[in-house]
Amino acid sequence: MSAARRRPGWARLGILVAALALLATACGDKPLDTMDPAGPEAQSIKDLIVPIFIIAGIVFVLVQGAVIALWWKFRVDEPEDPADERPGTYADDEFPDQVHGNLNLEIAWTIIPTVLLAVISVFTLITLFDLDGVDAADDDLRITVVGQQWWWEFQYHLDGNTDTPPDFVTANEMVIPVDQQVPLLITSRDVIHSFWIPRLNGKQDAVPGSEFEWVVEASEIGDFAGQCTEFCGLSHGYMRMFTNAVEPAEFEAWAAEQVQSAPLLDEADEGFEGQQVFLANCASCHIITGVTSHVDADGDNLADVDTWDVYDGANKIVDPAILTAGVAPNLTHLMSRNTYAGSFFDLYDDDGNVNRAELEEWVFNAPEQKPNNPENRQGMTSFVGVLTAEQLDDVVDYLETLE
Ligand code: HEC
Ligand SMILES: [Cu+2]
Repeated sequence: MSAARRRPGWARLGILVAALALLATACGDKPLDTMDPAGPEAQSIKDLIVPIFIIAGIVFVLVQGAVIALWWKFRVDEPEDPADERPGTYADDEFPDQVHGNLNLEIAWTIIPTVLLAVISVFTLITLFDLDGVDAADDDLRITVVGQQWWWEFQYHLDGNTDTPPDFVTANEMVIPVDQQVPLLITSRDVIHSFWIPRLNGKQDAVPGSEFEWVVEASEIGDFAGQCTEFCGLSHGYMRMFTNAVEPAEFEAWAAEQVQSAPLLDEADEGFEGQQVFLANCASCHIITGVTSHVDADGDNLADVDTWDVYDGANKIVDPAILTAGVAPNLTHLMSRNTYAGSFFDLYDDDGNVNRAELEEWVFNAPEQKPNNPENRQGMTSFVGVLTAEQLDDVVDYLETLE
Protein backbone atom coordinates (compact mmCIF):
# COMPACT_ATOMS: atom_id res chain seq x y z
CA MET A 1 0.00 0.00 0.00
CA SER A 2 1.39 3.42 -0.89
CA ALA A 3 2.09 6.00 1.76
CA ALA A 4 -0.49 8.33 0.25
CA ARG A 5 -3.29 5.88 0.80
CA ARG A 6 -2.42 5.50 4.45
CA ARG A 7 -2.41 9.25 5.05
CA PRO A 8 -4.28 9.86 8.34
CA GLY A 9 -7.56 11.78 8.43
CA TRP A 10 -6.08 14.97 9.90
CA ALA A 11 -3.48 15.15 7.11
CA ARG A 12 -6.18 14.82 4.48
CA LEU A 13 -8.18 17.54 6.20
CA GLY A 14 -5.06 19.72 6.18
CA ILE A 15 -4.63 19.21 2.44
CA LEU A 16 -8.28 20.06 1.83
CA VAL A 17 -8.03 23.26 3.88
CA ALA A 18 -4.82 24.24 2.04
CA ALA A 19 -6.49 23.59 -1.33
CA LEU A 20 -9.52 25.68 -0.36
CA ALA A 21 -7.28 28.51 0.86
CA LEU A 22 -5.44 28.42 -2.47
CA LEU A 23 -8.74 28.51 -4.32
CA ALA A 24 -9.84 31.49 -2.25
CA THR A 25 -6.65 33.43 -3.04
CA ALA A 26 -7.14 32.63 -6.74
CA CYS A 27 -10.36 34.64 -6.58
CA GLY A 28 -8.46 37.56 -5.04
CA ASP A 29 -10.00 40.44 -6.97
CA LYS A 30 -13.39 38.71 -7.20
CA PRO A 31 -14.34 39.72 -10.74
CA LEU A 32 -17.62 37.82 -10.46
CA ASP A 33 -19.00 39.23 -7.23
CA THR A 34 -22.77 39.30 -6.77
CA MET A 35 -22.19 40.93 -3.39
CA ASP A 36 -20.57 43.99 -4.99
CA PRO A 37 -23.40 45.34 -7.18
CA ALA A 38 -22.65 48.07 -9.74
CA GLY A 39 -26.21 48.70 -10.90
CA PRO A 40 -29.81 48.82 -9.62
CA GLU A 41 -30.74 45.28 -10.76
CA ALA A 42 -27.73 43.69 -9.08
CA GLN A 43 -28.43 45.87 -6.03
CA SER A 44 -31.98 44.57 -5.71
CA ILE A 45 -30.67 41.01 -5.92
CA LYS A 46 -28.22 41.71 -3.13
CA ASP A 47 -30.96 43.37 -1.07
CA LEU A 48 -32.89 40.12 -1.37
CA ILE A 49 -30.00 37.76 -0.70
CA VAL A 50 -28.66 39.39 2.45
CA PRO A 51 -31.81 39.24 4.66
CA ILE A 52 -32.63 35.72 3.39
CA PHE A 53 -29.11 34.63 4.23
CA ILE A 54 -29.44 36.10 7.72
CA ILE A 55 -32.76 34.31 8.29
CA ALA A 56 -31.25 31.09 6.93
CA GLY A 57 -28.25 31.56 9.20
CA ILE A 58 -30.44 31.98 12.29
CA VAL A 59 -32.50 28.90 11.35
CA PHE A 60 -29.30 26.95 10.77
CA VAL A 61 -27.87 27.86 14.18
CA LEU A 62 -31.16 27.12 15.98
CA VAL A 63 -31.72 23.77 14.27
CA GLN A 64 -28.13 22.59 14.57
CA GLY A 65 -28.01 23.88 18.15
CA ALA A 66 -31.16 21.93 18.99
CA VAL A 67 -29.78 18.78 17.35
CA ILE A 68 -26.59 19.00 19.38
CA ALA A 69 -28.40 19.88 22.62
CA LEU A 70 -30.90 17.03 22.24
CA TRP A 71 -28.18 14.61 21.32
CA TRP A 72 -26.29 15.60 24.47
CA LYS A 73 -29.32 15.60 26.75
CA PHE A 74 -30.64 12.21 25.67
CA ARG A 75 -27.36 10.45 25.17
CA VAL A 76 -27.29 6.94 26.51
CA ASP A 77 -24.51 5.37 28.53
CA GLU A 78 -23.84 1.70 28.49
CA PRO A 79 -23.64 0.41 32.07
CA GLU A 80 -20.20 -0.81 33.08
CA ASP A 81 -21.79 -3.62 34.98
CA PRO A 82 -24.61 -5.26 32.96
CA ALA A 83 -26.50 -5.81 36.18
CA ASP A 84 -26.57 -2.05 36.83
CA GLU A 85 -30.08 -0.81 36.01
CA ARG A 86 -29.80 2.91 36.64
CA PRO A 87 -32.32 4.91 34.58
CA GLY A 88 -30.74 6.21 31.34
CA THR A 89 -28.41 3.28 31.01
CA TYR A 90 -29.15 0.41 28.68
CA ALA A 91 -27.46 -2.75 27.72
CA ASP A 92 -26.41 -3.34 24.09
CA ASP A 93 -29.42 -5.46 23.20
CA GLU A 94 -31.95 -3.24 24.97
CA PHE A 95 -34.11 -0.55 23.34
CA PRO A 96 -34.20 2.85 25.08
CA ASP A 97 -37.65 4.08 26.12
CA GLN A 98 -39.61 4.72 22.93
CA VAL A 99 -41.23 8.14 22.55
CA HIS A 100 -43.67 8.90 19.78
CA GLY A 101 -44.91 12.24 18.57
CA ASN A 102 -45.46 15.61 20.17
CA LEU A 103 -48.40 17.41 18.58
CA ASN A 104 -47.43 20.92 19.69
CA LEU A 105 -43.89 20.54 18.48
CA GLU A 106 -45.01 19.17 15.14
CA ILE A 107 -47.48 22.00 14.60
CA ALA A 108 -44.79 24.53 15.53
CA TRP A 109 -42.16 23.18 13.17
CA THR A 110 -44.67 23.03 10.36
CA ILE A 111 -46.06 26.53 10.81
CA ILE A 112 -42.82 28.42 11.48
CA PRO A 113 -41.05 27.32 8.24
CA THR A 114 -44.27 27.85 6.26
CA VAL A 115 -44.57 31.42 7.46
CA LEU A 116 -40.86 32.06 6.89
CA LEU A 117 -40.95 30.64 3.36
CA ALA A 118 -44.15 32.53 2.55
CA VAL A 119 -42.57 35.82 3.60
CA ILE A 120 -39.37 35.06 1.64
CA SER A 121 -41.35 34.06 -1.46
CA VAL A 122 -43.30 37.34 -1.45
CA PHE A 123 -40.08 39.34 -1.50
CA THR A 124 -38.53 36.97 -4.05
CA LEU A 125 -41.49 37.38 -6.40
CA ILE A 126 -41.46 41.17 -6.03
CA THR A 127 -37.74 41.18 -6.93
CA LEU A 128 -38.25 38.79 -9.85
CA PHE A 129 -41.02 40.90 -11.40
CA ASP A 130 -38.96 43.98 -10.76
CA LEU A 131 -35.93 42.50 -12.58
CA ASP A 132 -38.11 41.58 -15.54
CA GLY A 133 -39.46 45.09 -15.95
CA VAL A 134 -38.14 47.23 -18.79
CA ASP A 135 -38.15 50.99 -18.12
CA ALA A 136 -36.37 51.95 -21.34
CA ALA A 137 -38.37 53.69 -24.06
CA ASP A 138 -39.14 51.81 -27.29
CA ASP A 139 -36.56 53.75 -29.25
CA ASP A 140 -33.76 53.39 -26.67
CA LEU A 141 -30.73 51.24 -27.40
CA ARG A 142 -31.43 47.51 -27.39
CA ILE A 143 -28.94 44.68 -27.83
CA THR A 144 -29.58 41.17 -29.10
CA VAL A 145 -27.20 38.80 -27.33
CA VAL A 146 -26.37 35.54 -29.11
CA GLY A 147 -24.52 32.80 -27.26
CA GLN A 148 -22.44 30.43 -29.30
CA GLN A 149 -19.83 27.75 -28.61
CA TRP A 150 -17.76 29.45 -27.12
CA TRP A 151 -18.18 33.18 -27.34
CA TRP A 152 -20.87 35.88 -27.26
CA GLU A 153 -22.17 38.05 -30.06
CA PHE A 154 -23.78 41.46 -29.47
CA GLN A 155 -26.03 42.93 -32.14
CA TYR A 156 -26.68 46.62 -31.57
CA HIS A 157 -30.05 48.16 -32.36
CA LEU A 158 -29.41 51.83 -31.73
CA ASP A 159 -33.07 52.69 -32.50
CA GLY A 160 -34.39 49.97 -30.22
CA ASN A 161 -36.03 48.05 -33.06
CA THR A 162 -34.92 44.43 -32.82
CA ASP A 163 -37.01 43.33 -35.80
CA THR A 164 -34.72 45.03 -38.28
CA PRO A 165 -31.04 44.24 -38.94
CA PRO A 166 -28.68 45.58 -36.28
CA ASP A 167 -26.65 48.70 -36.90
CA PHE A 168 -23.50 46.75 -36.14
CA VAL A 169 -22.32 43.54 -34.55
CA THR A 170 -19.51 42.94 -32.10
CA ALA A 171 -18.26 40.11 -29.91
CA ASN A 172 -17.42 39.32 -26.30
CA GLU A 173 -17.39 42.90 -25.03
CA MET A 174 -20.71 44.69 -24.74
CA VAL A 175 -20.20 48.45 -24.46
CA ILE A 176 -23.10 50.33 -22.83
CA PRO A 177 -23.66 53.90 -21.66
CA VAL A 178 -23.52 54.29 -17.88
CA ASP A 179 -26.75 55.05 -15.94
CA GLN A 180 -28.97 53.81 -18.76
CA GLN A 181 -31.03 50.66 -18.63
CA VAL A 182 -30.23 48.60 -21.71
CA PRO A 183 -32.82 45.94 -22.61
CA LEU A 184 -31.36 42.72 -24.00
CA LEU A 185 -32.87 39.99 -26.11
CA ILE A 186 -30.97 36.82 -25.30
CA THR A 187 -30.75 33.80 -27.60
CA SER A 188 -28.35 31.12 -28.84
CA ARG A 189 -27.27 29.65 -32.17
CA ASP A 190 -26.43 26.17 -30.92
CA VAL A 191 -26.90 24.83 -27.39
CA ILE A 192 -28.15 26.41 -24.17
CA HIS A 193 -25.82 29.00 -22.67
CA SER A 194 -26.45 31.41 -19.83
CA PHE A 195 -25.59 35.09 -19.79
CA TRP A 196 -24.35 36.42 -16.47
CA ILE A 197 -22.64 39.65 -15.48
CA PRO A 198 -22.84 39.22 -11.69
CA ARG A 199 -22.16 42.86 -10.81
CA LEU A 200 -24.99 44.05 -13.10
CA ASN A 201 -27.78 41.47 -12.94
CA GLY A 202 -28.65 37.82 -12.42
CA LYS A 203 -28.44 35.03 -14.98
CA GLN A 204 -30.56 34.62 -18.08
CA ASP A 205 -30.47 31.47 -20.19
CA ALA A 206 -29.68 31.74 -23.89
CA VAL A 207 -31.84 29.12 -25.58
CA PRO A 208 -31.78 28.35 -29.31
CA GLY A 209 -35.10 29.23 -30.95
CA SER A 210 -36.22 31.47 -28.07
CA GLU A 211 -35.54 35.09 -27.25
CA PHE A 212 -35.63 36.05 -23.59
CA GLU A 213 -35.85 39.65 -22.42
CA TRP A 214 -33.31 40.83 -19.90
CA VAL A 215 -31.75 44.13 -18.90
CA VAL A 216 -28.39 45.45 -17.77
CA GLU A 217 -27.71 48.76 -16.15
CA ALA A 218 -24.48 50.06 -14.65
CA SER A 219 -24.43 52.99 -12.28
CA GLU A 220 -20.65 53.24 -12.35
CA ILE A 221 -18.06 53.26 -15.12
CA GLY A 222 -16.03 50.09 -15.50
CA ASP A 223 -15.48 46.75 -17.22
CA PHE A 224 -17.71 44.15 -15.62
CA ALA A 225 -16.70 40.54 -16.11
CA GLY A 226 -19.09 37.71 -16.87
CA GLN A 227 -19.02 34.00 -17.58
CA CYS A 228 -21.30 31.58 -19.40
CA THR A 229 -23.04 29.71 -16.59
CA GLU A 230 -24.76 26.87 -18.41
CA PHE A 231 -22.45 23.98 -19.23
CA CYS A 232 -22.18 24.12 -23.02
CA GLY A 233 -19.43 21.72 -24.00
CA LEU A 234 -15.66 21.60 -24.38
CA SER A 235 -14.72 25.24 -23.84
CA HIS A 236 -17.54 26.25 -21.52
CA GLY A 237 -15.00 27.31 -18.89
CA TYR A 238 -13.35 29.62 -21.46
CA MET A 239 -16.57 31.33 -22.48
CA ARG A 240 -16.34 34.69 -20.82
CA MET A 241 -17.54 38.18 -21.62
CA PHE A 242 -17.45 41.75 -20.43
CA THR A 243 -19.91 44.58 -20.17
CA ASN A 244 -18.02 47.85 -20.42
CA ALA A 245 -19.94 50.84 -19.06
CA VAL A 246 -18.70 54.20 -20.39
CA GLU A 247 -19.80 57.85 -20.36
CA PRO A 248 -22.73 58.46 -22.74
CA ALA A 249 -20.58 60.71 -24.95
CA GLU A 250 -17.93 58.01 -25.17
CA PHE A 251 -20.61 55.49 -26.06
CA GLU A 252 -21.86 57.74 -28.88
CA ALA A 253 -18.34 58.10 -30.24
CA TRP A 254 -17.72 54.36 -29.99
CA ALA A 255 -21.02 53.51 -31.73
CA ALA A 256 -20.29 56.04 -34.49
CA GLU A 257 -17.03 54.16 -35.14
CA GLN A 258 -18.62 50.71 -34.97
CA VAL A 259 -21.22 51.46 -37.67
CA GLN A 260 -18.42 52.23 -40.14
CA SER A 261 -17.50 49.52 -42.63
CA ALA A 262 -13.88 48.53 -43.05
CA PRO A 263 -12.31 49.81 -46.28
CA LEU A 264 -12.06 47.32 -49.12
CA LEU A 265 -8.38 47.53 -50.05
CA ASP A 266 -7.04 47.27 -53.57
CA GLU A 267 -3.63 46.23 -54.79
CA ALA A 268 -2.02 49.61 -54.26
CA ASP A 269 -3.05 49.75 -50.58
CA GLU A 270 -0.89 48.62 -47.73
CA GLY A 271 -2.34 45.50 -46.13
CA PHE A 272 -3.79 44.24 -49.41
CA GLU A 273 -1.93 40.88 -49.21
CA GLY A 274 -3.28 40.24 -45.75
CA GLN A 275 -6.80 41.11 -46.86
CA GLN A 276 -6.52 38.59 -49.68
CA VAL A 277 -5.26 35.88 -47.31
CA PHE A 278 -8.23 36.73 -45.12
CA LEU A 279 -10.74 36.54 -47.96
CA ALA A 280 -9.38 33.20 -49.10
CA ASN A 281 -9.13 31.54 -45.68
CA CYS A 282 -11.20 33.30 -43.08
CA ALA A 283 -14.18 34.90 -44.82
CA SER A 284 -16.10 31.63 -44.96
CA CYS A 285 -16.73 32.13 -41.25
CA HIS A 286 -15.88 35.71 -40.28
CA ILE A 287 -17.61 38.89 -41.43
CA ILE A 288 -15.73 42.12 -41.95
CA THR A 289 -18.44 44.54 -42.96
CA GLY A 290 -17.55 46.20 -46.23
CA VAL A 291 -15.02 43.52 -47.09
CA THR A 292 -16.38 39.99 -46.72
CA SER A 293 -19.87 40.92 -47.81
CA HIS A 294 -18.31 41.09 -51.24
CA VAL A 295 -17.29 37.44 -51.51
CA ASP A 296 -18.92 34.07 -51.07
CA ALA A 297 -17.44 30.98 -49.46
CA ASP A 298 -15.46 30.22 -52.62
CA GLY A 299 -14.03 33.72 -52.72
CA ASP A 300 -16.23 34.72 -55.69
CA ASN A 301 -17.15 38.36 -55.76
CA LEU A 302 -20.69 39.09 -54.70
CA ALA A 303 -20.34 42.85 -54.70
CA ASP A 304 -24.07 43.36 -55.09
CA VAL A 305 -25.09 41.28 -52.10
CA ASP A 306 -25.41 43.31 -48.95
CA THR A 307 -24.82 41.13 -45.92
CA TRP A 308 -28.02 42.35 -44.34
CA ASP A 309 -30.20 41.75 -47.41
CA VAL A 310 -30.47 38.20 -46.20
CA TYR A 311 -31.09 39.03 -42.54
CA ASP A 312 -33.48 36.49 -41.14
CA GLY A 313 -33.63 37.11 -37.43
CA ALA A 314 -30.83 37.00 -34.90
CA ASN A 315 -30.28 33.27 -35.16
CA LYS A 316 -29.57 33.15 -38.86
CA ILE A 317 -27.86 36.31 -39.95
CA VAL A 318 -26.69 35.24 -43.33
CA ASP A 319 -28.15 32.65 -45.66
CA PRO A 320 -25.60 29.82 -45.53
CA ALA A 321 -26.14 29.31 -49.27
CA ILE A 322 -24.53 32.70 -49.80
CA LEU A 323 -22.04 32.83 -46.96
CA THR A 324 -21.36 30.62 -44.00
CA ALA A 325 -20.24 33.74 -42.19
CA GLY A 326 -22.13 34.91 -39.16
CA VAL A 327 -21.09 31.83 -37.21
CA ALA A 328 -17.90 33.49 -35.99
CA PRO A 329 -17.07 36.82 -34.33
CA ASN A 330 -17.53 39.87 -36.54
CA LEU A 331 -14.02 41.27 -36.95
CA THR A 332 -14.83 44.66 -38.52
CA HIS A 333 -13.52 46.52 -35.45
CA LEU A 334 -11.54 43.74 -33.79
CA MET A 335 -8.83 46.04 -32.46
CA SER A 336 -11.36 48.22 -30.61
CA ARG A 337 -11.83 45.34 -28.17
CA ASN A 338 -9.56 44.44 -25.26
CA THR A 339 -10.07 40.69 -25.35
CA TYR A 340 -10.85 37.96 -27.86
CA ALA A 341 -11.96 34.34 -28.16
CA GLY A 342 -14.60 34.36 -25.46
CA SER A 343 -12.66 37.13 -23.67
CA PHE A 344 -10.13 34.47 -22.76
CA PHE A 345 -7.12 36.26 -24.28
CA ASP A 346 -6.03 39.87 -23.88
CA LEU A 347 -5.54 41.68 -27.16
CA TYR A 348 -3.20 44.23 -25.57
CA ASP A 349 -0.51 44.07 -22.90
CA ASP A 350 -0.28 46.47 -19.96
CA ASP A 351 1.58 49.03 -22.08
CA GLY A 352 -1.12 49.03 -24.74
CA ASN A 353 0.90 47.02 -27.29
CA VAL A 354 -0.83 44.27 -29.24
CA ASN A 355 -0.05 40.81 -27.87
CA ARG A 356 1.12 39.93 -31.33
CA ALA A 357 2.73 36.53 -30.70
CA GLU A 358 -0.36 35.27 -28.88
CA LEU A 359 -2.67 36.57 -31.61
CA GLU A 360 -0.58 34.80 -34.25
CA GLU A 361 -0.69 31.57 -32.27
CA TRP A 362 -4.44 31.91 -32.08
CA VAL A 363 -4.88 32.47 -35.81
CA PHE A 364 -2.43 29.69 -36.70
CA ASN A 365 -3.70 27.02 -34.33
CA ALA A 366 -6.80 28.07 -32.41
CA PRO A 367 -7.78 24.53 -31.32
CA GLU A 368 -4.53 24.33 -29.40
CA GLN A 369 -5.19 27.58 -27.55
CA LYS A 370 -8.74 26.73 -26.56
CA PRO A 371 -10.38 23.28 -26.78
CA ASN A 372 -12.87 23.18 -29.65
CA ASN A 373 -14.26 21.05 -32.42
CA PRO A 374 -14.21 22.94 -35.72
CA GLU A 375 -15.14 19.84 -37.75
CA ASN A 376 -18.49 20.11 -36.07
CA ARG A 377 -18.80 23.87 -36.59
CA GLN A 378 -17.78 24.49 -32.99
CA GLY A 379 -14.92 26.93 -32.81
CA MET A 380 -12.16 27.98 -35.15
CA THR A 381 -10.16 25.72 -37.47
CA SER A 382 -6.42 25.21 -37.35
CA PHE A 383 -4.32 26.73 -40.14
CA VAL A 384 -1.29 24.56 -39.47
CA GLY A 385 -0.03 23.40 -42.86
CA VAL A 386 -2.43 25.79 -44.61
CA LEU A 387 -0.90 29.23 -44.06
CA THR A 388 2.77 29.89 -44.73
CA ALA A 389 4.69 31.95 -42.16
CA GLU A 390 4.47 34.91 -44.53
CA GLN A 391 0.72 34.58 -45.04
CA LEU A 392 0.23 34.33 -41.29
CA ASP A 393 2.27 37.45 -40.80
CA ASP A 394 0.32 39.28 -43.51
CA VAL A 395 -3.10 38.29 -42.23
CA VAL A 396 -2.29 39.30 -38.65
CA ASP A 397 -0.89 42.60 -39.96
CA TYR A 398 -4.23 43.02 -41.66
CA LEU A 399 -6.16 42.21 -38.45
CA GLU A 400 -4.20 44.96 -36.74
CA THR A 401 -5.65 47.49 -39.19
CA LEU A 402 -9.23 46.64 -38.15
CA GLU A 403 -9.70 49.45 -35.67
C1 HEC B 1 -14.45 27.50 -39.52
C2 HEC B 1 -14.76 28.86 -39.25
C3 HEC B 1 -13.59 29.82 -39.05
C4 HEC B 1 -12.56 30.12 -39.90
C5 HEC B 1 -12.33 29.55 -41.28
C6 HEC B 1 -11.77 31.12 -39.26
N1 HEC B 1 -12.28 31.40 -38.02
FE1 HEC B 1 -11.56 32.78 -36.72
N2 HEC B 1 -12.99 32.20 -35.38
C7 HEC B 1 -13.98 31.27 -35.61
C8 HEC B 1 -14.74 31.12 -34.40
C9 HEC B 1 -15.93 30.19 -34.22
C10 HEC B 1 -14.19 31.98 -33.46
C11 HEC B 1 -14.59 32.13 -32.00
C12 HEC B 1 -13.83 31.11 -31.23
C13 HEC B 1 -13.93 31.23 -29.76
O1 HEC B 1 -14.13 32.33 -29.24
O2 HEC B 1 -13.77 30.19 -29.11
C14 HEC B 1 -13.10 32.66 -34.10
C15 HEC B 1 -12.33 33.66 -33.50
C16 HEC B 1 -11.41 34.42 -34.17
C17 HEC B 1 -10.75 35.58 -33.63
C18 HEC B 1 -11.06 36.19 -32.27
C19 HEC B 1 -12.19 37.20 -32.48
C20 HEC B 1 -12.88 37.69 -31.23
O3 HEC B 1 -13.24 38.85 -31.19
O4 HEC B 1 -13.09 36.90 -30.31
C21 HEC B 1 -9.89 36.04 -34.56
C22 HEC B 1 -8.99 37.25 -34.45
C23 HEC B 1 -9.99 35.16 -35.70
N3 HEC B 1 -10.92 34.18 -35.42
C24 HEC B 1 -9.26 35.30 -36.85
C25 HEC B 1 -9.34 34.42 -37.93
C26 HEC B 1 -8.48 34.49 -39.08
C27 HEC B 1 -7.40 35.51 -39.30
C28 HEC B 1 -8.87 33.46 -39.90
C29 HEC B 1 -8.26 33.05 -41.21
C30 HEC B 1 -6.83 32.80 -41.22
C31 HEC B 1 -9.97 32.77 -39.25
N4 HEC B 1 -10.22 33.38 -38.06
C32 HEC B 1 -10.64 31.69 -39.80
C33 HEC B 1 -14.22 30.61 -36.76
C34 HEC B 1 -13.39 30.63 -37.86
CU1 LIG C 1 -21.82 28.58 -22.95
